[in-house]
Amino acid sequence: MGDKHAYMEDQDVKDFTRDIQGYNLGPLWEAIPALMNKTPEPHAQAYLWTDELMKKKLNEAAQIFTPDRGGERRAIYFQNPGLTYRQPWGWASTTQTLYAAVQLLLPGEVAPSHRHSQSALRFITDGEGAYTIVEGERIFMQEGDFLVTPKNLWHGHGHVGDKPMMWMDALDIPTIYSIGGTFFEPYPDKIETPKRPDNFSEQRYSGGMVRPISDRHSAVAPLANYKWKRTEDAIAGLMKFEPDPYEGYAVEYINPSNGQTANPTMGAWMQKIPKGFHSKAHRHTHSVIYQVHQGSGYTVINGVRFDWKKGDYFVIPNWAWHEHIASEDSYLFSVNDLPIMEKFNLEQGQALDLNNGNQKVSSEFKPFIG
Ligand code: GTQ
Ligand code: FE2
Repeated sequence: MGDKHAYMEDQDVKDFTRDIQGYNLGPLWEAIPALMNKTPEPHAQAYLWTDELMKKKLNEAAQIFTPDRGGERRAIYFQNPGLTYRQPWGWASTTQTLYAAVQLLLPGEVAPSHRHSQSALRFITDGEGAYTIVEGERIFMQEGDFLVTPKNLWHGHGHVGDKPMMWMDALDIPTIYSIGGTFFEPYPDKIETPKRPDNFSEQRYSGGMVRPISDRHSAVAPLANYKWKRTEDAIAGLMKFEPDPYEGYAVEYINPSNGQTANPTMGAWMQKIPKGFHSKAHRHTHSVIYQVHQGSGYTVINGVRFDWKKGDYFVIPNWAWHEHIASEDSYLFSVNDLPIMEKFNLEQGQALDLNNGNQKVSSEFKPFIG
């Protein structure tokens, strides 16, 4: 918190504060130190949820939350322990701007179509045979694929395979909520009927290489599915060059019709941290939610060591020092609010200037195992 001043404890100041609060008025002298901190002081905390915990809880959810019981999606979302104080009815987001969840769909199940003013990103972590149907196009999903569901488009999910399917959802729910822009509408029928060939957008966009001339100004990501193989190849190409000292070998998913981030409100990256790589520490205004796609290692966040392995999820809050270390070749998928920070011209970064650019480790985070 910002500086507290002795005068705030004086009885006449306290009495006056209480007096004006009775008129729905607030004293700026109390608010300034708490609201206008000198550098970002996020309430979101650095945190990690394990693969085992998420699988265990989703399997339990499958017993009690069945499609015939209603509800939109079988998804369990990450509640940042630093943000739970905000909403008395139990909602807490993952960072101050971002929501993330893990969703489980069983063979034969249907998650009904709906549309909303929040955008959704999906990263496929387990299984195959499920599709998402967006505006009448069935898009089949496989491990490592990255998908965009732009705001206000009809979408539902179905599963024609034979194994449980899981993926990470990331939405800008807290951002849209806090600026008062929330709209949601259920589809009149259960799920849309296909009206285009399956996986149409991927073919139409040649995986992002070229674009149809009619789509030169498309504001929504028309590619829909960014296949793992292409992402992996792009990173393999980068590995012939020097790694970024903070991020290793990182690429950002883009909208091929305008070159901007694949979704306007949330960025999404895939990065490879090669075995033995130890990045330099830095911090930046934007916050990040990670999913460990492959490998193992640890990230030091504000001096605390967070060990991770395939399937784990972790959060780096705004302005937190962090560095990544891989004990085997690792791929980290992540979602960030960098596009929001950049739209407001608020993005800043800083390199750690001590200790050869690395933090001292003061403790280790102990996650729930599940
Ligand atoms: O799959 O459409 O985790 O609308 C949260 C809201 C998933 C979805 C979430 C959603 C969805
Ligand atoms: Fe949705």
